[in-house]
Amino acid sequence: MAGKPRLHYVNGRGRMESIRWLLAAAGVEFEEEFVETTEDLEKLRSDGVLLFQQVPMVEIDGMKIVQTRAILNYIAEKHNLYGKDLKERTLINMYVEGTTDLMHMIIMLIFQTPEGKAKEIGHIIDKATTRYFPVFEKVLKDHGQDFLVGNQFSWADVHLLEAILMTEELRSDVLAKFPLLQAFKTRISNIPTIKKFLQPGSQRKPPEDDEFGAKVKKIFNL
Ligand code: GSN
Repeated sequence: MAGKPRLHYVNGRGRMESIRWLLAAAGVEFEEEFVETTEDLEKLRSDGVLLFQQVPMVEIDGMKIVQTRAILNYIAEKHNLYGKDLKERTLINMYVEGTTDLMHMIIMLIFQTPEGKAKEIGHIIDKATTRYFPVFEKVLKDHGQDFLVGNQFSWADVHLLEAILMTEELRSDVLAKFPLLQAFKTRISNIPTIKKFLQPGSQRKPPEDDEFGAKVKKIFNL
């Protein structure tokens, strides 16, 4: 039997968190090796295991996969979370890219000054409530199903729940005007694998703070 996937990244959310979410949703146990210093990163580079000299990198099924999107595609496809045909996969891709755009704005907050941060949070909440969440509220309303695509649990559902929870950490009432998304959040959070990941002590990482931002800047020489 193949060993557990091994994740190489810093000990924080960043680009790896969606990978952790997807593995957890698929019920796959994984191990993590944290890059804590520039020397750790240099060691991976000199070992020749980072194709583009960057993390995330995931060792899985005899491969050392880099590029977040390639890693996520592999896990989604392998665990049947990627729709039943090309059209469903394309819908999932569109939904995931939209939620990724929203999450990317949140991830980048660690690089803001304190004043810039407050302003950027306002901008993110505005975009979440006028651009991204209305799309998913309408999708759920129009088809009346439990899941975003194909009446079946998929990567799109996992990714949207992650984005909702991240946005709620910035503004707890951000779903106030989105009743179907509130119900979606409860429903997806109660899927056993996800419920487990949401419990304390899981490999889910906490919200990123200034200390983490400083550490990342140091490791990656930003
Ligand atoms: O999506 C991806 O995995 C790549 N397109 C980008 C990966 C990336 O930028 N990784 C950063 C650390 S994670 N923060 O965003 C990285 O390894 N930076 C060091 C470098 O030399 O680029």
